[in-house]
Amino acid sequence: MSYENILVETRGRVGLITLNRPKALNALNDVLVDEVGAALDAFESNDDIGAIVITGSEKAFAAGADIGAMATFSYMDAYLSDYITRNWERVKTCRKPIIAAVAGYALGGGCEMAMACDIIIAADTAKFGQPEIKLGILPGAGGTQRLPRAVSKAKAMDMCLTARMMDAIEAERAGLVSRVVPADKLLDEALTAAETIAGFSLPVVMMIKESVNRAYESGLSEGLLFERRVFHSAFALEDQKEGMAAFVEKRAADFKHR
Ligand code: CO8
Repeated sequence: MSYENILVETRGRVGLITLNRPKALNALNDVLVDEVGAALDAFESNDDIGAIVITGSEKAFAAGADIGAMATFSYMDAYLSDYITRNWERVKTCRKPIIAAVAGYALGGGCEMAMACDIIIAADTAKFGQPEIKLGILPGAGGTQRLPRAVSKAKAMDMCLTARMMDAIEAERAGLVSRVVPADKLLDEALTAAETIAGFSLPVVMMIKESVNRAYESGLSEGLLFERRVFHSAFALEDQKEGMAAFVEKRAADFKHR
C-alpha cells in the first residue's frame, strides 16, 4: 500500500511509521490520521511484527491538527465529519505496543497522539504543549483527559490554560515521557526498546499492555482483580514453560509466540 503523508517500513520485528508532512510540521489532517490507522491495521495483523514505533521529523513529531483544514468548520462540519478523532482511537485500540519517538514539537493533536501511545521516548529537543486555547478551541483528542493522568492536574491545567510548552526534561520529571536521549540517538533508542519488547512472548506483551491500561480505566480493586486473572492465565502459555525452563537451565528463552 502506498501512503501520501507517512512513511512505513519494518526494522526486524518492529514496524516503523514516520509522520511525513514536513512543510506543515506534520500537521495532522484526516488523510494522515487515516493512513496511520491503515498502517497500524497492517502491523497488527502481521505476525512478524511485535512492536511499533511512531516518529516524526527532527523539527516536529506533529505540530497539531491541521489548522487550515479546520479554520472554517461549522459545528455541523466538526460533528458530522468527526474530524480527526474518528480514527484517533486506532492508536489506543492497537493491541501491540506502540512507542512514540518524539523530537521537536508535539503540540495539540501531536501531543495527544504521543500520549495515546504506550511509551513516549523524547529527544532533548522535544517540546510538548496543548496550545489550542490560543486558537479559541480546546484539546479534542484526549489532551484534557490523558495529560492530567500523566502529569497531575496542576500541570495539565497550567499547560492547557496558559498554552505554555513543556521541554523534554520537565516532561520526564513530570512523568509524561519515560526517557530523554540526545536527538541523534532518538530513533535508535526507540527501535532498540521496541526490538526488546518484540523479542518477548507476544501474548504476554499484550496481557501486560492490557493490564497497565486497566489502571487508567478502573479502580484499584478491579484493576488488581483483572491483573490476577490475567496472571493466572499466563500459566496456560507454552511461553511461560519455556521462560521458566530457560531460567532454570541458565540459557536464553526461545519464545514460540513472538
Ligand atoms: N496546522 C497547519 N499548518 C501548520 C501547523 C498546524 N497545526 N503548524 C505549523 N504549520 C505550518 C505553518 O503554517 C507553516 O506553513 P507555511 O510555511 O506554509 O507558512 C509551516 O508549518 C511551518 O510553521 P512555522 O512557520 O509556524 O514554524 P515556526 O518554527 O515559526 O513555528 C510552531 C513552529 C511554534 C510549531 C508554529 O508552527 C505553531 O504554533 N503551530 C501551531 C501549533 C498549534 O496551535 N497546534 C494545535 C493545533 S489545534 C489541535 O491540534 C487540536 C487537536 C484536536 C484534535 C481533534 C479535533 C477535533
